[in-house]
Amino acid sequence: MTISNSNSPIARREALQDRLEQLTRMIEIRFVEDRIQKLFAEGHIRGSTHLASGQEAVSVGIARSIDPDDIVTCTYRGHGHALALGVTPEGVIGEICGRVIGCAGGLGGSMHLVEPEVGLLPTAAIIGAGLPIACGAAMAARARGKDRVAVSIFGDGSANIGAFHESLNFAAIRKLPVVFVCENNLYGEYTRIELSTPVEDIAVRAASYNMPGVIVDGQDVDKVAEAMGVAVARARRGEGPTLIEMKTYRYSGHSRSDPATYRPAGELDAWLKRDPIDILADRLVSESILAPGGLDQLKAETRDAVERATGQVLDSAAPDLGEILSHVSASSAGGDQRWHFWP
Ligand SMILES: Cc1ncc(C[n+]2csc(CCOP(=O)(O)OP(=O)(O)O)c2C)c(N)n1
Repeated sequence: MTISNSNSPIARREALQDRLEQLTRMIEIRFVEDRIQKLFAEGHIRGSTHLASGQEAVSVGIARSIDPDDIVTCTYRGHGHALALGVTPEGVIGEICGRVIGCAGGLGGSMHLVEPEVGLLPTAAIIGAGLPIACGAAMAARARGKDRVAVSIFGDGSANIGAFHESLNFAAIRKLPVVFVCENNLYGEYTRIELSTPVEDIAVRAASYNMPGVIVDGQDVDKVAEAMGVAVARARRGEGPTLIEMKTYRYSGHSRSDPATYRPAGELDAWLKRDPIDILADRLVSESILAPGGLDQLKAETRDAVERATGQVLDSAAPDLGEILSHVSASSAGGDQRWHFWP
């Protein structure tokens, strides 16, 4: 029995302790992103979007390892993280379609997902921006005496931004409860990693800041959760930050308009052989949690649920654009009430 269909972000997060739910959520993330691509083709979405198909194990592994009270920052490639943390499919698809049912009321769009109830700070298009913000959240938690960890998720390209180095340095000096998670999907926009980054492993940079640097198989949700568990425990003990590098791959190009023709032949096929959904499904079959052939049924049920969510989104109204200004500053009418991260 899975509860991926629940419309409560907290309930969805708590359900991730269940093995079958972990698999279901990874399938949900994949199918929501597939549906988003189709909604673009059908003319329901403006702008662009950045899919993360192939990176689902990172999202679910992180979400199941932290408390709803912890804080997360991530980038424009954040649909999967939002869904894993607990944002509903209606909340994600609705936001991308610009409807009031969306998690930011349809005012934010694809790159600005948010859910205070499960600690998801607004996602951002400025790469590297989430790292200092996570340090700030960790400092705020400490100042308020809260046992709260901040997790910042970013790409390998973002590890070349000044804010990455400043944040790791600052977090190490202050022993802040932060976990820095680099999703190394081998590409930054249209550029392969070796053209922009002189080291193969981002994790080695942790040594400069005297913190643990860990390399993880980002296709394996259990390995992601295990490494996260160690880093989160260290942060909660007051021993400071960790840099975790998740080795993963995005199946699609940088954004909707990118066919990724610059990738070497055969690279995608090699990664598809280690698909994170298949890896977990095979393990659950071997653990007798999933019946042989059960993956197909789970996929069919999840596809139906995503279709129902899409129907609800398309029935939802567009926001009143006059409302935009009410969220511009903390003192704007209503704005500070809606996005409250510090109860
Ligand atoms: C400060 C800043 N500089 C440049 C850009 C343009 N830009 C958008 S995506 C991107 C590459 C990011 O790559 P990576 O961090 O590896 O993330 P991925 O897209 O692979 O998830 C760049 C340089 C930006 N958004 N922000």
